Amino acid sequence: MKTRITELLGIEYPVVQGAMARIADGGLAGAVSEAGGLGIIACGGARPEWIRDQVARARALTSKPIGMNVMLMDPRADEVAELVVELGVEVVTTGAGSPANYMKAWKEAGVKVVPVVASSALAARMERLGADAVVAEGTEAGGHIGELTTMALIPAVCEKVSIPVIGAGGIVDGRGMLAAFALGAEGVQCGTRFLTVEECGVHEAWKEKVLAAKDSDTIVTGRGTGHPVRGLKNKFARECRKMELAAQSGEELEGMYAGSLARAVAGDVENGSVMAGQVAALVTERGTAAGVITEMVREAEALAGRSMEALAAMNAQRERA
Ligand code: TUI
Repeated sequence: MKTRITELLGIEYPVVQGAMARIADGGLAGAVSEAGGLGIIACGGARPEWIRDQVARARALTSKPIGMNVMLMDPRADEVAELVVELGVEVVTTGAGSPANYMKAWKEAGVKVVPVVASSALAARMERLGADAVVAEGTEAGGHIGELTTMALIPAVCEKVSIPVIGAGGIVDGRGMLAAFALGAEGVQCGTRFLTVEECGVHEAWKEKVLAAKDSDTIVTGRGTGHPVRGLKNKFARECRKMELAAQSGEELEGMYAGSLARAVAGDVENGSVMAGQVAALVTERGTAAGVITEMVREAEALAGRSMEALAAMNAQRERA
């Protein structure tokens, strides 16, 4: 499957693994890249030594391109941005802010720069700054999110930029992939689907919670802090919502979230922030990184064939009328 994204990133299939903070390590990223997608090591909240180790781990698993993600709200973002160049990863994605300050250094080093955006205005700004592509991530996604749905965001971004667009947020299988392509995307990024695969080292309790999730089981917390986060409903999320409704100060609310991801990572899926996207309900199997990617691409191709036939038949019928 060839698109501008596969060409740009030097990958076989236009499927990118979303950077999940404290979860997406070199083991997952290496497996995804080896399977023909693009694996990304999530550097949000990570120490530089850990990042070095994980890049080495991914390199040991594959000789294909890999990526690093810089979480821009991370106090260590400057340091991580330098590591991107030093470690020589082929691709960098960014989230939760504008990577304007790092763009020049990355471009000069020949790194492909792919910011995640939640609006067409930011997408246009990124293109002007020299971004090679953007990920348009809708509010269906897990973790830190914007306001627009994937359905509204992908076409809006595609109208504003001429660089290729990767769709994200709510994409879990071939149906979602084809839908994103119909809206103008040339690649997809999936996070939630990779949570349950064999190569993902997230705590077993987190995997079980994703596998058991129904479509109404995600909730957004933190709107009051200006940093909304989508995750699975649990005691923590209920308490956050209660505090938000009681109109606590921003500071008090920030206090609620401190350490919440660390608790979930440690396996406390009741009192921690178990980030996941709305499509958690559609994740009913564990699988492997390679299985997820090939299955998704095969399904999208099969569906494209069918809908092309349907379109052709419709057009033929209109012709006769
Ligand atoms: O970044 C994400 N998702 C994330 S980051 C993360 S780490 C975390 N850990 C603990 C608490 C909270 C977060 C978990 N999930 N996705 C990419 C993304 N970026 N979505 C939305 C945005 C975004 C939002 C606003 C990008 C830019 C922006 O505005 C920037 C500007 O300057 O206009």
